[in-house]
Amino acid sequence: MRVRLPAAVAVTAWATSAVLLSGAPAQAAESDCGSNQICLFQDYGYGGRMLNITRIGTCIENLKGWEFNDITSSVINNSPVTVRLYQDIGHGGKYVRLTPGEKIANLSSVTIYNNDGSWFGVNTFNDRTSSTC
Ligand SMILES: [Ca+2]
Repeated sequence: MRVRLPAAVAVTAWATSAVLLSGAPAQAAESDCGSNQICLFQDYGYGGRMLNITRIGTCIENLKGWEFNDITSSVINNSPVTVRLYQDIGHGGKYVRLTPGEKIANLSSVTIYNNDGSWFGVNTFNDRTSSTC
């Protein structure tokens, strides 16, 4: 028990610092998302809080743990891999796909796919992202 407790505390401390690091500055900018990084933004036009998901791992089961559930309004994929933003936790529900180098300044009108990969249509995905991979 004594061995596990410090480990859990250490993980929590790391997670908290990662959120603070990713969340600062309060008003992010497009230039805050560097090369090989994937970044979610709270506001349109790459503004508001920014979550650098490459620092966590491209696949995130539940963005609620990072205080970023259902708030993403713009996104940048500066990484060499295709990334999906999912509507539900655990990579469920509909998704938006970003190819390497793609950025979307406004998620209110984007191409959306059903979870099986079939085309759903063009609609809003604003403030709907709950997991990524
Ligand atoms: Ca938002």
